[in-house]
Amino acid sequence: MNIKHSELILNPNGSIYHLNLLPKDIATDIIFVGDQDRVDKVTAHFDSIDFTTQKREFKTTTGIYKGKRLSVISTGIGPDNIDIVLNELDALVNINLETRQIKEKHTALNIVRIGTSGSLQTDIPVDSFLLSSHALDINGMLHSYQVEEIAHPEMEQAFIKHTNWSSKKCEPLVIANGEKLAKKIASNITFKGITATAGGFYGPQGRVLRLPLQDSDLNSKIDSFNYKNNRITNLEMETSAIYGLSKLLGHNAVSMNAIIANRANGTFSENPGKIVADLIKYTLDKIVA
Ligand code: R1P
Repeated sequence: MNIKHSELILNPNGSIYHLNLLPKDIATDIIFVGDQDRVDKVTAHFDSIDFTTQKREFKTTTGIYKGKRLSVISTGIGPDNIDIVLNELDALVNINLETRQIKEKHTALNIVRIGTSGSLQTDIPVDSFLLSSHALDINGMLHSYQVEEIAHPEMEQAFIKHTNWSSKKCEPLVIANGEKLAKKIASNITFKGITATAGGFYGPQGRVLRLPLQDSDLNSKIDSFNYKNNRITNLEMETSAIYGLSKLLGHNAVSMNAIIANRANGTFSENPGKIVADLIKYTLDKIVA
């Protein structure tokens, strides 16, 4: 079956709609960053660069780092952007854009997010690295897909009960990382834990400026959640969407977080640029190890 022009949208040069990429432009090992200015901070380490493009917040650069071909893509902020990035990257490798048919041979991408995040636990300080063992989706984007096979119903029900989760909000989902890739990237300096992925920065992450929250105790209930020694360590805005869509589409994904804030004790890194730079170098070297 040919996928219709209204569903798989291509630009006049045949590139995929938002990312502005042709299949030849990307490597199968891909780094996601949120901020488009962070792309150059990663590729500054490359031996050579063979391609770069940008459309809206989606900037992509492909090159060689220590002999390995890598692409770095900025996703912007939030799970809605991840829906675009993951579906379009998957289309580049698993759909023939000319015939508009799904390829018989599946290609799996290795995706590592290098992001920033706020810790929820006092013993995970600012300026540390955290690898997300699981993602807790509290934003709802993934419920547009058939998620039953990637969910963890017991942990999700325990979370719903523990937080007295409002039924007016989307149902929480727990999704695991790509285990093999995670083993490669982890080390004795990376904290591990469940990363909660919110669909906003203020209310959805329990921040109050002028608007009262639906549940003002939610963050402390998230902090104290413990399911068989799994605890929620940090909050950000992309990991669950990356883990969920990667699992559904057959890709391997790991999310690395530079902890720049500690929400539990109210501290913020004195030099967030340095911890992000350190995480970039650490992750690049783990990818090529
Ligand atoms: C919010 O300021 C943004 O920062 C975090 C959040 O996930 C959100 O995207 O990550 P990045 O620094 O990777 O964008």
